[in-house]
Amino acid sequence: MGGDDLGELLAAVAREPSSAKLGKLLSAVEREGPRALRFEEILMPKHLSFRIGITGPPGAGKSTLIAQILKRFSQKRVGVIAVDPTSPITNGAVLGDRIRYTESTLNQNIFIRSLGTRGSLGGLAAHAYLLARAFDACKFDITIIETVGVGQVEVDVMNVADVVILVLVPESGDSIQIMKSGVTEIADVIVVNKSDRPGADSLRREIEAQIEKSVLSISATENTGIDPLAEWLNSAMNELNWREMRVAPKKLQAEAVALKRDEIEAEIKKAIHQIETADSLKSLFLLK
Ligand SMILES: Nc1nc2c(ncn2[C@@H]2O[C@H](COP(=O)(O)OP(=O)(O)OP(=O)(O)O)[C@@H](O)[C@H]2O)c(=O)[nH]1
Ligand SMILES: [Mg+2]
Repeated sequence: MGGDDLGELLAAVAREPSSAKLGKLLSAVEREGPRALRFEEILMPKHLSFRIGITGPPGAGKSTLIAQILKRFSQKRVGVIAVDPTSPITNGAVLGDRIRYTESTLNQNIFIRSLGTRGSLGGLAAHAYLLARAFDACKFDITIIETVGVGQVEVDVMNVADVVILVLVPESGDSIQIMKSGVTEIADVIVVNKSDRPGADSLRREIEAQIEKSVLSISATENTGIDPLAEWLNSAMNELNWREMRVAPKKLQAEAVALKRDEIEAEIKKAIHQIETADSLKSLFLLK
């Protein structure tokens, strides 16, 4: 293991948090999975990083919005976890995200990590949780978690965020269906992005008529409406008692349940794969 040992890396990053060490540390955490929680620094981090969850349908402009938010928090150390269940880590879309983030924000204080599907074995929520804990251990001020879509995995991931922003766009079509999904319930703010395009006002009115949540119209590319959102984030970071809420038993239980669900789902997928590739009657029924 040598220099890639998680314990050593945690100690090294605590001494001097360089990007190279941080990258190795995050890889070690992903490799170890929930076993990483045996280290106190991951299980009970002394420093907590404010977690902003950003979710919404594909192409809604989440990454572009994150780049805008990063500009507003250039004085802070910000870690970004981009969870993309549809594309493997080498996929152009994910790399495209990296480029979009970095071109506007080339800055030592920002660290971006993308999570792909890792073959057929799930575990995205688990990885996101553990990486978020690693960003705590590395004393980041803010951790932004981007997920695509509005399904169970997204709700699970957003569950560990301190605040959640749901990004919708006029052309996201089935907005009624999205509004019925669990993501709407856990969102603190709903953002109507691409308000430079037609239909944004009526979408906003439609949302406001259906749910009592604060709705902000923005354009991430035109850079309009972002300041009020950044101000809201700032005050949530300074005023919300998110540190206490983070360690509330209910929240920790939800995290543990999702980790366990991930682990068991991965086992089921592995067993199904073994069955599908079985070369004897005994191995078909997973007998030794
Ligand atoms: N007109 C307009 N286009 C936008 C706006 N925000 C983002 N876009 C464009 O929408 C496209 C998708 O933007 P992304 O930021 O990659 O969207 P995303 O939600 O991160 O996409 P995925 O991660 O792939 O789901 C890009 O071509 C952006 O330039 C906006 O406010 N107005
Ligand atoms: Mg994106």
